[in-house]
Amino acid sequence: MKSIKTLSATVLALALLASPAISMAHGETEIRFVGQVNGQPFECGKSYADVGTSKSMITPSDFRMFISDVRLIDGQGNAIPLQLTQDKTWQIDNVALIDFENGTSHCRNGTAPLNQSVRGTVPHGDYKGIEFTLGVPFALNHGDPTIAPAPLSSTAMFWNWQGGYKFLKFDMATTGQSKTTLPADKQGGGNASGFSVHLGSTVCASASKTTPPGSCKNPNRVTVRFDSFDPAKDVVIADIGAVLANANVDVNTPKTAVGCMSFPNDPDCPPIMKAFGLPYDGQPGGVQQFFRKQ
Ligand SMILES: [Cu+2]
Repeated sequence: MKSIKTLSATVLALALLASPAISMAHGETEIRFVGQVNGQPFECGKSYADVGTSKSMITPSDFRMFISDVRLIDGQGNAIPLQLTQDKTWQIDNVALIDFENGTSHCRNGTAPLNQSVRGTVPHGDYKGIEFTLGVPFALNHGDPTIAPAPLSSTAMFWNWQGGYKFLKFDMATTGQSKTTLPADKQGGGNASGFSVHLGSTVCASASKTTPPGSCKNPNRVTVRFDSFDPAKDVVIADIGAVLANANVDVNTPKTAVGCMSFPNDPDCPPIMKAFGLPYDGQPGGVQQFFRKQ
C-alpha cells in the first residue's frame, strides 16, 4: 500500500508540474491588438487625462505602428513564424501595419480603415506563447515607399531612405502647448502638433540621401515576448500612456523634434525610449512597458 500511495503522489505531482500547452486546433491564427491610453480605449476625437509627469490632458491625432516577425512559441520553446496572409493592404512579407485611427475628428489626416490584428497561419500544433517585433525589418526598411506595395506604401509612416519607416507614429495635442499652430516637422510628422512619439531607426549611414544605408547605429526595434498567450482569448494591449508615464508632454526642448522622434541628443527622449526598453544616448535599455497581455 505504501508504495502505491507514494506512486500516486508522484503521478499527481508530475501532472501538476506539466501545465498543459494551449492547444490551437487550427493553423489559422489572428493576433489581436488594442490601442489604449492609460487603460482607456484609443479613439479619435477623445481626450485623455493624467498623461505623463505633468498629468496633461491629451487629444491624440494618430496612432499607427508596424508589427513584424510574429512567432508562436511551442511547448519546446521553438519560435515558429506566423506566415502572414498577403492581403495586399495591411500585410506584406512578414510585416503588418496596425492602424488604430479612423481618419475622423482630430485624426483627419489619417485614413478611414482600421486594422487591429495580424493574421496568418502556423503549422498545426500546440503553442504556448508569442513573440513579435515593433518595427519594420531592416531588409524592408530602406526602400522607396512610392513603389513599395501596401502597407509599405504609407508615406505618412515613412521618414526617408536613411531612416526608413516610422515604426510607431503617435501624435497628440496637449494641455500645455498650442493645439494647431506647429508646422509639419522636418521628419514628415505632418499633423504633429503638441507632442509626438515617432519610433524608428536612427544614425543610418549611407553615401547619399537616396542611397539605402548599410546599417543603422540605433535600430530601435522592440522585440516583445509573452511566454503565455492564447490568441483565441488574449489580446495585446498597446498603451501609449505607459510610454509617456515619465515624460512631460507639455514641453518640447527647443531646436529638437516635436516630442521624441528617436533622434539622438533630444532631452525629450530618454523617458520614452526607456519605456520602449531601448538603449538611448549611452543609457542601457530595459523592460518594455508599451505592450501587455490581457
Ligand atoms: Cu486608419
